[in-house]
Amino acid sequence: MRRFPAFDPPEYVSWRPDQALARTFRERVEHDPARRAIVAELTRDDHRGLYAGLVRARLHDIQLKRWVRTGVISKAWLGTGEEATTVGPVHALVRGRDIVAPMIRNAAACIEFGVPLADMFRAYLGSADSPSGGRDLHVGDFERGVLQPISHVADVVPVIAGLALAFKLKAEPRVALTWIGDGSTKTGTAHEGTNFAAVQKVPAIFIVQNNQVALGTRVEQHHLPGGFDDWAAGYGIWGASFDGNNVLDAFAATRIAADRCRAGAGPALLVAETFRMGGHATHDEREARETFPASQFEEWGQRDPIGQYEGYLLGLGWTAGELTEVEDEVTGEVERAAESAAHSRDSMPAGESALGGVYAK
Ligand SMILES: Cc1ncc(C[n+]2csc(CCOP(=O)(O)OP(=O)(O)O)c2C)c(N)n1
Ligand SMILES: [Mg+2]
Repeated sequence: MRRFPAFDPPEYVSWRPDQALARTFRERVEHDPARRAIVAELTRDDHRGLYAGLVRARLHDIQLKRWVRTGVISKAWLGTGEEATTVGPVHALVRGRDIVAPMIRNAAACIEFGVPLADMFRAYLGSADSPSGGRDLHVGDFERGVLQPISHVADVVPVIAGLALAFKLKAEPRVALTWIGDGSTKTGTAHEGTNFAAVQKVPAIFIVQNNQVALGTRVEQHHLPGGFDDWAAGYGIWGASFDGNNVLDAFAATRIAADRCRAGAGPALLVAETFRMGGHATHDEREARETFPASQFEEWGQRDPIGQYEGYLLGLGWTAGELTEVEDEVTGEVERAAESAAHSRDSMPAGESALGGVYAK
């Protein structure tokens, strides 16, 4: 996709494929027979959907960055570099049936489950017509299967476990999924929710999204060496890991977990390794650059989930023109949504609406 020197991480601006990484990307989905079979069944439309999802997520972030730089909003929380960890799993679920609970880094989950992009932007504007009527920038729409998060990290973990318990009690073949940041795994609620799901054997999927950092604390400062690979075993549940920058690996691992859930095999804990290519939000980009050595940004920059997937698709026989066509379409979508949302900018919620939706009556 096109790169924007003013808005993309510097490592993405003149991104070039690396042959060894391209091989690793392919091997990652081919080494496991179950994942290989799932990926082999993907149709051209499936690939198109995954690619469009990644591009949409990136352009959503770029649009927010534009608004920050031009003073429309004061800051934005982005998922740049982590798009595959959200887009792959969401596409592996059934839209309209399953439930997702995105965290701030997983805005793409809302979009891919059908929340209009213009509403995503309105949430940031806090306008009267934003999804929460201007109360919160966290977006959800339960009708569309998206649980609105609150800012307390991991508090959705027990909620997802509870939703999954309801699915089990009603014998509905549905799955509930949420992401838990590496830092958020250190909360009591993450543990309580995961343990509850394990004991009750509910159809829930927890994705530990290890982007190597929590605010300004590097993962090795809050987690002992050894990663998260044995965490599922610690709860006595099934687990697996996937490459968080490989949308196909993310898709296949989640599809396997979801099939197990639907078959009554209980919850799954998936571990995704990825990297936050920016600050915690747009306000601390410089501090983030000081938190890690430049070489770490370079290494993860080379593993850009979009660039790597484009390389894979070209290897499948897609042409550069076909990829550009998808990108142009998504660019139009994002631009129209931002323009439409911008019209809401001056429609601030009336003071007397503050109590609306707070009490049942
Ligand atoms: C319960 C709770 N404690 C502290 C915070 C403040 N806080 C917001 S984001 C964050 C770091 C989260 O890190 P991680 O879980 O790794 O997610 P990431 O931001 O890297 O996606 C913290 C501590 C919070 N929102 N909720
Ligand atoms: Mg983190």
